[in-house]
Amino acid sequence: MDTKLTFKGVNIKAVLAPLPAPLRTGSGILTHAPVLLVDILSKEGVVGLSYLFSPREDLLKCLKEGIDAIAALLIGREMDPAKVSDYLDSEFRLFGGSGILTMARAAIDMAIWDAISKARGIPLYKFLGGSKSTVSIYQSSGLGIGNIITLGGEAQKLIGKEFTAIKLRLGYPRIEDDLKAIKIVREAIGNEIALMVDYNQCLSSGEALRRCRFLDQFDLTWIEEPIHAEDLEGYASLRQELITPLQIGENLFSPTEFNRSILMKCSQYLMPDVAKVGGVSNWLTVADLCQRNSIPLSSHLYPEFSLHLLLSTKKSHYLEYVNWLNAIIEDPIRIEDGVCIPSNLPGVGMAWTLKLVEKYKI
Ligand code: SMN
Ligand code: MG
Repeated sequence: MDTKLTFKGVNIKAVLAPLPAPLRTGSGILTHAPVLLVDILSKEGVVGLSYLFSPREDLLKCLKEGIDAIAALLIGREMDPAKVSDYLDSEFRLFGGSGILTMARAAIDMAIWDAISKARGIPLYKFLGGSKSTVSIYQSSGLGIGNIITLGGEAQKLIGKEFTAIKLRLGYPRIEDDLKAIKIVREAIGNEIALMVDYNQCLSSGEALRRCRFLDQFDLTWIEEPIHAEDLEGYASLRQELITPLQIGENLFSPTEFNRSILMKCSQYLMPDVAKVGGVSNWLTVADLCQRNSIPLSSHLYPEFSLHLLLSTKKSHYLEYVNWLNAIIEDPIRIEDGVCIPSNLPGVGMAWTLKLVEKYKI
């Protein structure tokens, strides 16, 4: 099939996907996974899919408005990611900014990449030139802040037979409880399983230094977002004081912000969120920056997309796995022995489970 596609329109559905249990982080609780499911339609009949996750349900509406506004501008245009990006850059220069606009643009960009690789009949990672067959993965679907005593059993259940790495959320009111949570999880999973922790930006820089120094004794794979995501100076100085590598990136909104964090030596590792960074196109720019600076690249959420992106990244580190959308996506991704294996389906390989989408639609 000719890969040239013409943009025709967009269909968006807002869904509250159910979580097995609420997940408390250091900066708020998730009771459901609020998502927008985005289908972009081409004149040629190929449909590209993407979705946006919004920890706040009340902002789904304005994310949708943003996508609709962008889609209206693209009708009749070629679905070429670079051309679309240049055009939208010029359209939105006066408006400026990032945040919700960047995510809305990402939803379109991600769906375009899905559509054009589908039109070629090959998986997205192959379309991107990826030659790997697997990516390391960690379980991130649970281990929220809560009842410390039950964390050990929860960790064992989440690890199951497939995983060899897991992430724990920290940021208890008292440091003693952070330490207790790590000890209980470590005891339950043993020394062979990699353990990463995430503070979700909840510490002041003084408190982060105090707590992370204690954490250095635990052989953690990384400490994620201990302080505010925009405090790049804070990260650069914290890194100097610690043994455990720092991990950031899920709240950096452009390749320029990633470049700044690399120049400032904020963290040993980076983990872009494909939506917050602006889509597949911007992810590829970040991957190139990381490659040139020898920074191992992980992903934040969006496992269905991130799998393809990490398969096409030379120095890939870990894919963050969450099962939050498994109820509404057909054929959730395959995991075996700590790695994720792509399917041979064209594009991203996602399809909505329409019956359940109807059930959870809002
Ligand atoms: C996270 C982000 C958004 C919602 C829940 C949890 C967390 C992660 O920072 O990295 O998974
Ligand atoms: Mg995080």
